[in-house]
Amino acid sequence: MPANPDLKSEQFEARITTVLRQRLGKNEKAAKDHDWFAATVLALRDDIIDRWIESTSRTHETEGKRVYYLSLEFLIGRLLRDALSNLGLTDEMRGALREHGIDLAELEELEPDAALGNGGLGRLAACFMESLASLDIPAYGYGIRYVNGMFRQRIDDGWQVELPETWLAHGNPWEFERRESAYRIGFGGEVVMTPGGARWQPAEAVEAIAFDTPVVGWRGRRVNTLRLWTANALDPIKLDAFNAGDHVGALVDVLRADALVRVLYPADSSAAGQELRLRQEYFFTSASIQDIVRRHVQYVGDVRSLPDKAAIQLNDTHPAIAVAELMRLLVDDHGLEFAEAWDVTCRTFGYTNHTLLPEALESWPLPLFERLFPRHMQIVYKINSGVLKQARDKGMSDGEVSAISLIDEGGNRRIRMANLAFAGSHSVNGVAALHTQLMKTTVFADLHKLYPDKINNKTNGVTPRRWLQQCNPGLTGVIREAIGDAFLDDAMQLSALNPLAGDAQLGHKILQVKRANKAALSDHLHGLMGIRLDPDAMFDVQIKRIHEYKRQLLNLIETVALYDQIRSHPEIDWVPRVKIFGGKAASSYHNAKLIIKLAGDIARRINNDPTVGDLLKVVFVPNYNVSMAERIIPAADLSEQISTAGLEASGTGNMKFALNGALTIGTLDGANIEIMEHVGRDNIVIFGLTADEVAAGRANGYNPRCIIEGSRELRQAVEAIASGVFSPDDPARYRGLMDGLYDSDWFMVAADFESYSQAQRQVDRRWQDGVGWQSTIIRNIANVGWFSSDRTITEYAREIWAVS
Ligand code: 26Q
Repeated sequence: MPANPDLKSEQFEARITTVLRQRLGKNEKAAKDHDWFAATVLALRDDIIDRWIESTSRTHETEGKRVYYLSLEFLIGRLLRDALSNLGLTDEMRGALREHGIDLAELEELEPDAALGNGGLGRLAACFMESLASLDIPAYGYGIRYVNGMFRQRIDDGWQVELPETWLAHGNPWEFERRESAYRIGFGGEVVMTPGGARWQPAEAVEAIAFDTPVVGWRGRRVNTLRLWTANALDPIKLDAFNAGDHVGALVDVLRADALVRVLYPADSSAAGQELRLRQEYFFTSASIQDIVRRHVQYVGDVRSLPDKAAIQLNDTHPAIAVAELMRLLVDDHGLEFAEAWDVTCRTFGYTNHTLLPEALESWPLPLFERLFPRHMQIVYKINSGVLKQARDKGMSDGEVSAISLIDEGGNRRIRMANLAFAGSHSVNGVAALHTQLMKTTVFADLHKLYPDKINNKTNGVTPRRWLQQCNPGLTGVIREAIGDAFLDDAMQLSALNPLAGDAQLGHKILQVKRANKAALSDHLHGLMGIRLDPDAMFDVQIKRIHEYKRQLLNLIETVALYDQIRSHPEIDWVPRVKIFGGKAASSYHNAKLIIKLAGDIARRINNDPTVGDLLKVVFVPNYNVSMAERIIPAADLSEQISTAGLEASGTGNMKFALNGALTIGTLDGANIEIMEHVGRDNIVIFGLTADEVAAGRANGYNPRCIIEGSRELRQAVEAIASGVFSPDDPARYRGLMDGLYDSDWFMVAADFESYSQAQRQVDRRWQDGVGWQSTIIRNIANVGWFSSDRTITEYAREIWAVS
């Protein structure tokens, strides 16, 4: 809280006027909505900048170690509410704007989401940035300033259509261009030998320019920097070409540079394998590593002490080429011996793995890699020979050695980025206990045998500022009334709610807040899609990227089965449900897009069937993004976390729902397992095969056809979908999708159906036991404080980065 709120409010009011006039060139009369938004951000920014500069000088003075988080994705969402809330200035700004006749809540809606990420991995990076600042840890996030982030999803006739999202259209008042922080990034060319050793002479080069965004921690304790790179042509116009009449050719470098930062690759679990993607990875990695080394040399001196002053975390393998890039700088530019450079490199890097899906493990064709990065290729070979020698010296078998190799020697040779990241890091972590265990026993088993001390677990977390305080002020208020304010600074303190789990008054208040959030969501969706939802029905939500392993299809098939049951047994007192789906499909992912269409087809049929009335409604919310999540999660009663066991590395939505008082229905996968351990077996609904059972089922020949034919409910639902009951306009639309279930069912939908369906009926019974439901959701809120990203970051800081 500021010392004098009224004074602060008046100061904002005056500042906004000044900014409007002097920075934006408008008076209050002429100002449009977006001018008010920009003026508000710029007025607030003045407060942020002072703390920003103060944070940086404090790190310089104490010569503290810095954390560098390299990520091709930062899925930030909006920043105004976050910054105001973390600075404790929300009421002051609201008051100032009111004096100008502007409503803060409406203004917040004008801010476009910064959607520079696909899903979980990118959102985790954003939560981590916020926690790093909140914990007062000096840190930089490094990434790409994509001109077009995640695509906007439109649903046309039920089908997903991807549209470019132009988040920078009205300018971005949060960012600062740093023209002085510019680096040359090379591609292609050759390696020449000089008296000083090998030198890379790239054939092309672009310039990377930094744009900095301040990241405000809780209570403004610290402001860190998110540094995003854009690309400029070194020679924007080739005058000789231009003068020779080749006006397009003269601009080709500009186009090439633009292309590098134009789009986020909109796939979340498959390696795209295109050259532009590899160029993007190297572009931002090289700029970041050059920036880190330059800062170290400038303020500390000797590059040999880099690991004492810098901890670089690789967010998956997307920046894994950093290992070779740092080696190149140390050996070629700073004259270190290879062995010494390798020691510095390994002590500097940590690598986080986010998926074990084979199709998501990055590898690049060796000829492509060699053509773009000839010097890095040499370095990779040399690293590899060292690694393989270690393996052989340890007596590992040929099979083990070839699994460890950084180069996949199969027909077409490829560079394995995970092996490079693993070898070049002192720490390799998974993102939930089960995932880390599976890393050790499956994908990384051989590397783990060679380096048994590297793999460790850091279970994911989410920031409780955005995902409780800001998105759910109603619930936050009720909790404060019940247990005081300590949980605002330490989410573990939510456990003070445990003794109140049986408190009917508290339970009632929480349900009142939940109902208000549901009513607000209903209003919003009514405006958006024209649908009316009953806030007294159970809101059953599955929002996440659409992927077969996440099994939206299991949920949809069960929805169809429930629909059948309601129609055949109208006498039963069914629990009214609203099934909410949301999520984007990768543009090239055919089945994922078909699943979206199926959700829409099922929704149309069920929502228009008067015999079920308000007992069952289905909605597919278009363009699911961070801001939509902030509306939906506080309104959810049931959280669907139903991936095939062993395939969801962690999940983070699962944590947000529980924190907002939803019950989880889930498999024993990812962080669901740890959520169960924290909230207690009785306060979560678990179903389905375990990861071991899934593996055994696959190994021993799994027969889905047999299961489908043996279950009347499942068979009827699958046949209804397959025969066109929901797609009379194109009865064969889902034939192939359903045939896939009969013939292979890789994600074991059939195997888990019965168990899932029973679990859903158990959810109904729990809902009908009002008192039990209240105590369950209080237990959930009380016991998921551990899933704060503050806890996660504290573990990274202590166990990987050695920063205090
Ligand atoms: C790779 C190469 C080329 C193009 C795209 C990609 C690519 C991009 C994004 C591959 C994977 C991703 C994203 C993965 C991801 O989001 N993983 C999720 O990470 C979360 C945070 O740890 C976990 O909670 C989720 O379980 C995991 O799926």
